[in-house]
Amino acid sequence: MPDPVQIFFDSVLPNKLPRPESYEAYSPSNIALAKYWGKRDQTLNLPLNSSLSISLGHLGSKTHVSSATDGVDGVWFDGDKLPNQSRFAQKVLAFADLFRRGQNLPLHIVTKNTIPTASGLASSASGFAALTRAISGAFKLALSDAQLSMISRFGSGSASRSIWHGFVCWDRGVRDDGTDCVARQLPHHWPGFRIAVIPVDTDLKSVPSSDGMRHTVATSPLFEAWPEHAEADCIRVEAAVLARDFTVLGETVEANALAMHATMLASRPVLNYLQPASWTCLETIWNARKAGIEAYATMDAGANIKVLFLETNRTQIETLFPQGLIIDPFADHTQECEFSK
Ligand code: 2P0
Repeated sequence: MPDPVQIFFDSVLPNKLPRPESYEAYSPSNIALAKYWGKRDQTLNLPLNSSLSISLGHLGSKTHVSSATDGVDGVWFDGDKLPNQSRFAQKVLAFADLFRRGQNLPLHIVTKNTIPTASGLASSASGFAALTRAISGAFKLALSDAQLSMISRFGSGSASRSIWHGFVCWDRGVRDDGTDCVARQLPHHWPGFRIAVIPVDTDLKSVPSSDGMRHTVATSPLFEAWPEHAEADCIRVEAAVLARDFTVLGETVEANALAMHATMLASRPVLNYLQPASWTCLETIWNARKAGIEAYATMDAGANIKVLFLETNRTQIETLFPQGLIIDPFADHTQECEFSK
């Protein structure tokens, strides 16, 4: 039986890679507005539902790839050389192997996050997107952004959205081979759009997303309803972005996140990522809305809360959440765009 992963990489890469050049690339992190939760294929990492995200501008990962002068693979993260047996280095090198396919091309891979550690923002999305761009650049592969996005998916599903800035939709596709499962950038800027990240717990998540998804799909009686609702939410969020309708967008995003957490909470045994302080933040947002401040929440596989609001409400949000990190996703981020060395 041919390996479907091998088939995919053989279809987009040349048989023989050249000696790598030094190359550095940047990719932004992203927050899903319509969430990805559940896979229809574990091997090809295909999602059960489409998702839509906003990239975080200058908050992301910068990765430098070069030929290993000492002839041995090496991985560095935020300035530290990691043992090749560490979980992080193993994941990074296994991903590089998908490109190398048995060829002896040792690499030095140096990654730095521009995301404040204390913000609790996940970085596997930006990490694998930047790694994909950097490896592809180092081997001088002429791949389209759509192909880079598909490749990133093998590192982490949400990485397929981090190939672009701004709003990005990752279409689930229907084909078994995943050739129609690809992300695309929405050509819509929304200069007043803001996100505040409220840190609740910035430790590593207790249950990795992949494990959490598997457990929810396998055991949650509520999960059956998720794919159809999630798909409808994704379409609704895309239409709201198009119409710049912040009310429809915010209401849909918050309901979508709560529905995702509801499927997790109904898992057996329970899968709970939220903490009492998360619920306190949610109450604050709900009370703010009653008082006429348009703010909406979203939560991922962790306890932190992300608040969506418009620049016109910045002062109120800063007062409600003085600990929040405010992100302007459409600020000028040319400094952080991809460049080669
Ligand atoms: C998302 N999350 O859409 C959802 C919402 C977390 C909650 O994508 O298994 O690290 O590597 O494909 O991308 C986090 O999961 O999972 C995620 P894998 P990933 O952002």
